[in-house]
Amino acid sequence: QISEAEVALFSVSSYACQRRTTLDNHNSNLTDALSLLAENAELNNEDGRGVAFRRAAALMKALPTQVISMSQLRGLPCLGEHSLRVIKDVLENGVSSEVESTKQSKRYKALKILTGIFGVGAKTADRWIREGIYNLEQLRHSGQTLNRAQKSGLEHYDDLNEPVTKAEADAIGEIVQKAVDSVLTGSQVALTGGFRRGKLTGHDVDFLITHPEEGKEVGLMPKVVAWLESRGFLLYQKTTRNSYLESKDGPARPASNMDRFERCFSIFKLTKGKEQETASHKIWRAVRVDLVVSPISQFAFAVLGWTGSKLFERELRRWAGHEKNMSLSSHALFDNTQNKYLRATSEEEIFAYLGLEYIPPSERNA
Ligand code: TTP
Ligand code: MN
Ligand code: MN
Ligand code: MN
Repeated sequence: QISEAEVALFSVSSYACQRRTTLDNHNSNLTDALSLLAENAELNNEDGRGVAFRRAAALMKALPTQVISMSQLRGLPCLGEHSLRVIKDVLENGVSSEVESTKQSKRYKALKILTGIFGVGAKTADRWIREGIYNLEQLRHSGQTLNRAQKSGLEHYDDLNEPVTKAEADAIGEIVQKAVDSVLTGSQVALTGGFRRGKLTGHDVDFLITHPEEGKEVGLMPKVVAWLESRGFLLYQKTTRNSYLESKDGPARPASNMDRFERCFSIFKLTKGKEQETASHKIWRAVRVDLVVSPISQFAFAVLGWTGSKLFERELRRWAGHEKNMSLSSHALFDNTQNKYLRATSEEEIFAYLGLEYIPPSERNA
């Protein structure tokens, strides 16, 4: 039993973008439970519930010590009734009964397996489940028509569900750098996503490409993709062109969280080092890679937008809108009060415009 005096009360800001969240998580028992319920909500298209659980999990990730008693949570933001119930269950019983029953459920298991296929989202998975498809075997024999992405996803299922290591990310980075150098000298490649935040593994590798001379980046993506393709580095690729200029609703107010950069969703064929060769003697593995091209004038916004975490990004945009009357996207920052765009060449400048203390990538793991 802990006395009132021994209870350390945490003081934590309510927006994730005001907090420093490292990978050093002292409450993984609680954040694992909340994250699983967030994932389950997202898989069921319950976005509001998903965000609520994500916010609660992020808050717990930011606490400096392990929580052992509910009394330590008094006064903390972001913890709704439902999240508190889950936390209480874990603290008292070691596990949450809701998490356990979710994990056991036939629907959750099927949603996980089916959305584990590259190119399959929650809606497609739900439709298949309603048609009685719960696993890959049933899908393969169902006669369902798969699109090109899904066919590739199914073919490379095991590889793509195997976490990508930092060493593999670096090896792919060298290939991308070589491709970019070969097609346009002076181009720059930046590693973004989870690896930029210091994660040791990821579900994919994210790269942002630019050129110091504005306009030179136009037409770069097809050339890079052609270079990679001709040398056998790509098992799959789909390039979507930049739709930023044609958009009518203004760059800082995208219709969705999706940005409008020219981008390429791809699956790389990465040759393994000798030590990674498996019993099957397969000498390569498939790795998901995202390539994005940005003009230099938008590069700082693009780097910030593509570094994540997803919740950190969401919270930055919410902060900008609700607290600063500004609209932030991966392209620009618009000040609705002054009715003008705010230019920036570094992430530090963007945080400063937003009136936020600068948070380095390694502390954006919300
Ligand atoms: P992800 O690659 O999905 O996530 P991650 O790198 O943080 O984690 P993982 O290790 O599992 O790969 O997305 C990286 C960032 O890119 C994320 O902050 C959101 C951003 N992003 C966009 O800006 N637009 C998009 O269309 C997508 C899919 C992501
Ligand atoms: Mn610590
Ligand atoms: Mn990523
Ligand atoms: Mn990605």
